[in-house]
Amino acid sequence: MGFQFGVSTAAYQIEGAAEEDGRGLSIWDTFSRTPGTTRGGATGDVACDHYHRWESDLDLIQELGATAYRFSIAWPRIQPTGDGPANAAGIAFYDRLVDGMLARGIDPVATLFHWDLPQALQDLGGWGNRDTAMRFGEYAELVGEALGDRVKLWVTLNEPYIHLVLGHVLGVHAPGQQLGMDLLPVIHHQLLGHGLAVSALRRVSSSPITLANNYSPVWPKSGSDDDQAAAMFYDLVQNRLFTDPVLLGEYPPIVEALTTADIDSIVMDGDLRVISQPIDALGVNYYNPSLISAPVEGEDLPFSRLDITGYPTTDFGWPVVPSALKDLLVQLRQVYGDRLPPIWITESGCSYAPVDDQFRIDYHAGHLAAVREAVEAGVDVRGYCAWSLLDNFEWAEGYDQRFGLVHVDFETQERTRRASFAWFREVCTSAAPRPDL
Ligand code: GCO
Repeated sequence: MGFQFGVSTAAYQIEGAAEEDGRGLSIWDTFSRTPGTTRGGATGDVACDHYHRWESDLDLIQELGATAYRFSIAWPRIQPTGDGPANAAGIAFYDRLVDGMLARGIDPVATLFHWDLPQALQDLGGWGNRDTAMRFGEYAELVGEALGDRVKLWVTLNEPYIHLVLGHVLGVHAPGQQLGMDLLPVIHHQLLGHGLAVSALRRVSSSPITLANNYSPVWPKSGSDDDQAAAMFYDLVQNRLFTDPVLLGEYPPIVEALTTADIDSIVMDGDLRVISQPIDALGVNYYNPSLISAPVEGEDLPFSRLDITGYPTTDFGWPVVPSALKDLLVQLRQVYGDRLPPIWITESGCSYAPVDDQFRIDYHAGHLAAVREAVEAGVDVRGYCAWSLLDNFEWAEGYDQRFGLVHVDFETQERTRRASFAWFREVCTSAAPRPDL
């Protein structure tokens, strides 16, 4: 298939070492240390202790035969307060990590923002403050200067939609805000940050750049006009709000419903040009489709999300629907046509605890088959990164949901390869040679 196989992780979910080497506080430190926010009061203070175990964790990736490793850089390790010069010890950690990947024949795929905003920036308004986008551009430049000669693919933002909804609407993720429908600043400043990061990276690195959005094919509950309209609204919010501005240079029309302020006071002249400068790949995170109906009584959103039944479910209760990944990839091609750059599946995976995890093998086999079908249907897909290498801190769910090809005992930090690890190794090592991006 001429394709890269990889694994994904994120800094706050695996690193631990929250107080080390000058790392500043992130919004996830603040949030998870606040009683009642995470299952069992879990925090990422220790997580997988990857900060100290990175070499043996990279050995696992090498053993797996994966050719790419998508990791994230903790902004507060680079700029403890989100501003000013780089913290040398923070850069040094990622320097070692990236060199460690290259020494093992693994391409570094670096995400700049996987939700761990420096708390000091949150104190100034977080992504609601336009200045955060400027700060993000500066941070991207610092990281690009340090690692830009070796990182093989940049990912600016991870799932800005989920960061918006869970962190700023429902308040169940950091920073724990409930902004009602006044969301445009948090939407737009994340996107502007993406654009400014692209500009900054282009100045200091010649490596390709992407952003990772999570997509969910939308199934209307019925053919009724109300259900169809609700499904269309939901599709625009989840699937297009953070993609149309990047690939088409415009917001989908629902943006008016997402602010009470004057749009022009938020989306300023020239912003969409910055946001829509060309990127080299589109990162697709996929977990499941969404079944949507017209709003049920008492709900103030313009849609309702319903449970999908009739499919196997993960430990999280998420339905496993591999065919929807093919549908999604084909739809992206239909919607964006020639504007669609090559796709990387930057995340796909399932929560399933047992070490003997045929369920996870079936999950990845099904989703890889769906990718293959999409490729055969003409979609240009270049890579598939399994979420995740290790069981890790699953945000508000703490350590209960286990996504790893490798099981982690969080008491002892012992790593145990699951059955899916051996299976994925076969997939990685039998893959045809890969093209350059
Ligand atoms: C995400 C996530 C990961 C999650 C995974 C499973 O980007 O949603 O980036 O951090 O752990 O999706 O929920």
